[in-house]
Amino acid sequence: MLDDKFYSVRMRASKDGAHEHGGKHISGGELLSPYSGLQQAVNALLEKGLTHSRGKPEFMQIQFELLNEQIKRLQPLTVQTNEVESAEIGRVLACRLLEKSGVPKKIIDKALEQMADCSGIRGAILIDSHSGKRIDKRSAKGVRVSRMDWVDNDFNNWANHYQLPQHSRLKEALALATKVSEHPATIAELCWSDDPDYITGYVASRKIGYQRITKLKEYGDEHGCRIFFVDTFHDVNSYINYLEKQPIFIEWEEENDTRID
Ligand code: WAQ
Ligand code: MG
Repeated sequence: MLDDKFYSVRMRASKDGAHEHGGKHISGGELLSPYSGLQQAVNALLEKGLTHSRGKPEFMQIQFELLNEQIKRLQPLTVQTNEVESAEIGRVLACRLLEKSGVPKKIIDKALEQMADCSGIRGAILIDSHSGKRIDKRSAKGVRVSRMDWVDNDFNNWANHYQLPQHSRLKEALALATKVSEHPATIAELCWSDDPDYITGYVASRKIGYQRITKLKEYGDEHGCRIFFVDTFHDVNSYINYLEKQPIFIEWEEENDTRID
């Protein structure tokens, strides 16, 4: 590769003030780019923030920085799609899948009670899988996983192969879930969008892969959710550092795909 140095490019957009001044979160995005692709990367994030179903941003910040850390390459998690008829059935299934991943039932219930904390923030909340308590100290902000990407062409080949939609939402969510589940402190992740026009969410873990659930909320609902269930046997600060700082590229090659259908 000619350009062997990569940059982390990040965007956040809000309205009624910047996030730190209590503004409403509209959109965020993160990707990796060589120097030669920075203009395109910034444009892509600008476009993402300007055309968002949560509203017109009144504040936006886009920044890039050179990465000094070595980029780690990961194969995407395996994906399954679970069709459900209602959000209620979807959430019951989500709980079952979390339990299957190793999160005790009472902890799941406790986490869901804290869901209100989760709404309106731009990051994820971290829940201790033993106590059910929130362990990140990022109240209104949450922990934003950053520095991961998946080259479009590679993603499109992957999506074609599995007959899944070639949309950037799936690409971004699967890249994030793959990065998060790779860390041994992650027991499982639960997510659905805060965008009113997107109701498919997922549960992901090393044990069960990326399990899409076609309905986890109603159309029009702007309440999203991203919870990481964490094994606090591991050091929480170094876990957060991994989530925010370790650069990851997702790569898929048909011949190396170890998935068994
Ligand atoms: N790091 C941590 N939390 C994040 C990040 C990030 N990089 N990006 C988003 N979040 C949190 C934040 O609180 C959002 O409100 C919430 O997650 C939802 O984000 O078809 O689109 O980007 O398989 O709206 C999943 C299903 C779609 C995709 C999820 O989430 C599929 C989605 P959104
Ligand atoms: Mg969103």
